[in-house]
Amino acid sequence: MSTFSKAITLILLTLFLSACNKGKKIPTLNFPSTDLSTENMIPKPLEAIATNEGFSLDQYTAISVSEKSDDLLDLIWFLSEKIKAKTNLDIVLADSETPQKGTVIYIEKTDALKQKGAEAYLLSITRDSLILSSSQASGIFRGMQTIRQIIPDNSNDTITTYKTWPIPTGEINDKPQFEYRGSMLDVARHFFSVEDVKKYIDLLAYYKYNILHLHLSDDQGWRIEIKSWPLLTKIGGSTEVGGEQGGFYTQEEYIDLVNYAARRHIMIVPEIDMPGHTNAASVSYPILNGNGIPPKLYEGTEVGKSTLDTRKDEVYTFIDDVVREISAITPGPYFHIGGDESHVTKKEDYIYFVERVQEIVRKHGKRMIGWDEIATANIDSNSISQFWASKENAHLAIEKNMKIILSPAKKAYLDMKYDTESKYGLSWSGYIPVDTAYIWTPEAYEKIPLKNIIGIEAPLWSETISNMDELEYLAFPRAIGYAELGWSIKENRNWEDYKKRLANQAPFLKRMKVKYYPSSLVKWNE
Ligand code: TNX
Repeated sequence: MSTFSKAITLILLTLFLSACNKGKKIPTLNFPSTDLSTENMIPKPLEAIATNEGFSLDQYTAISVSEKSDDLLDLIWFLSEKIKAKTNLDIVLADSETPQKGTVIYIEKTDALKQKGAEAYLLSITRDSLILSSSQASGIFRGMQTIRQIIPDNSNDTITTYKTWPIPTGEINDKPQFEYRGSMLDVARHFFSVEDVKKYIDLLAYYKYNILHLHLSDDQGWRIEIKSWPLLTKIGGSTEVGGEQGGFYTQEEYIDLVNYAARRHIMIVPEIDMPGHTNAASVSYPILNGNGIPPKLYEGTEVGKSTLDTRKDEVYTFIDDVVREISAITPGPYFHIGGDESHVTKKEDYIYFVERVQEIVRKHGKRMIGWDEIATANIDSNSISQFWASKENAHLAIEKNMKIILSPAKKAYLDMKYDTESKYGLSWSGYIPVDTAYIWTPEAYEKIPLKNIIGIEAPLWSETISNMDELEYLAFPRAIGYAELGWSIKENRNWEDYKKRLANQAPFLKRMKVKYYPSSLVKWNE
């Protein structure tokens, strides 16, 4: 923020405070010196400067906004709700009519920030005020997660007759390193309910993720209503791995998820995996099938046996309808076409298919993402390749000037077991203990130039997990580390320091009833 706009903010705030403080003012408290820069924030912010005093969050704290627009009012409603959940305090909206006795949280939209970008924010904390500034709602939302994280878990009951949650003073200037910070949930191998997905979104939001990729179709299940092809969910949605009943989202439920995520500044990326991984579609409409074997419902876990018939026009009519219907209810710019492990599709057919599907995705106004194999086709630089296994494919994508999402299975797969003892998970790409998940450098992975990297994503495949407890066991704590790899710069990441901050996530995870895997590498603060 420039000195000028800082001065303006201060003047406005002083005027506001004095207008508010006609009632008797609560004296500012003297807290034992605490250090903002060593707080348990994950991801680690770009810059945190401590001034070693304390801002008192207590029953006298009020919240105020620079403009009473719908987005800001919704944001402060969100923050107040979270403060209430953590401290049981009711933070009221201050206005100059109501005498304000205590400290103030001030939320402000401004373009005058040191860090640029929609998600950049500044948090400026003194003894009397906590000011959160950003040019956009998304930056304010990210900054609010920081506020949530620096509110102490327990109140200080010794200084005053009322409870106070002292927040260390200082300044945080923050912004993400990568614009794409995602996790993927495979709702196809096992279906997860709208409520389950919402809980996962809440957890991702707290760690500043901005993408949730939903793997909506696979051999074992089709999970989203397509009105023009109703049997997809009626037949294809009826099964899942292991013989349990499947499930699917109606379009209305999907829209509910999109909106729920959007309020948390998370974008949904829908994936329809093709031309392989399509058994559920082919059982529903056998005309789509291209592997020559009459399709049957499938509840196993082997991959690579199905394919669409890439040389039939009806197949592209089908894809056009699917992409059209899903795109119409997906506000984000991306559509993921899968494209992985099409082992029974001939190479030339695969290439022909990906190129035709790219046109369809473009026609419906979306930008195509696909697993790394798509770079073997002749596609354009606007499409994005998601690196999961093949270095060669990653380099084909680089030659085509494409952006790459990093999801290397050896490092970033949430469905890999932690070690030989793990109750759930697979191990085909190795074990991924909590330190291995964190200690790697996306900025320099497999010689992929930094300029090609749009971000990182941690996929959670669900062959071995079928409920929330099992999901949480694999995702947490590793998903917390990937949040930091996506947001924080290399110079700010350090395993020893991270490990301590991670240990202190235990109270939050407990409050959220998350059954995380209590890795013995971390001394959990339980
Ligand atoms: C590979 S990663 C797959 C998935 C499996 C996963 C299990 C990728 C693009 N394909 O179909 O679920 O391994 O780890």
